[in-house]
Order: sequence, then structure tokens, then C-alpha cells
Amino acid sequence: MPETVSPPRVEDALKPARPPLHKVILLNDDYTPRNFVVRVLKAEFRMDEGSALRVMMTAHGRGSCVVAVFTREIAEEKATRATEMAVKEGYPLRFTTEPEE
Ligand code: NFA
Repeated sequence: MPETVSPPRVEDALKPARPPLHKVILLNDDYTPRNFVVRVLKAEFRMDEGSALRVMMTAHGRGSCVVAVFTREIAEEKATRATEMAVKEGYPLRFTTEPEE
């Protein structure tokens, strides 16, 4: 059978590679009030009430929950800002980031 050889695709040379994505992860704790967690999720991640409640309750039940994925810089910035909202109020609520597999 004759081999099929494709010519180089012009797009491959011109298109920038997709940047790797990083997860922002909400960590459960025993002290931060549920309604404060929901407020932070809505403020920093522009979530509606229902999504914020779902993410909060998932972290509450399982220990952590992925909130969203962004490029590394944005993920770190959002995790820092969300954590700072909690620090300001004296709550132990924390957000971390990790690269997406
Ligand atoms: N576990 C906290 C409580 O019962 C609520 C919470 C949920 C905190 C998710 C942090 C993350 N008040």
C-alpha cells in the first residue's frame, strides 16, 4: 500500500501552543462560615449562588474542590486574592493551585 504523507500544516507553525492550565482548589476547614465561603466564590470567581453553594458543599464534604482552571498566573492571582479576603476576616479559609494533569 502506498504511504500517505501529509504536507506540513501551515497552522502548526503559526498557531501558539495552548498554555498549560492550573486548577484553583478550595480547601475545607472547620471554622470558616459557609456563607463567607460562598461570598468569596461569588466575588472572586464570578460564580452564581447555586454554583458557589455546590462548590462550597463539595469541599465541605470531600475536603477540597476544584473551583476553576486558568493559566498559571491568573490561577495564582485569584487564589491569592481569595485567600486574602479570608485572612482579612481572620478565617483559615485557603485556596491553592496545581497544574492540570
Ligand atoms: N466546613 C466549613 C463549616 O462547616 C465550611 C467550609 C466549606 C469551609 C468549604 C471551607 C471550605 N463552617
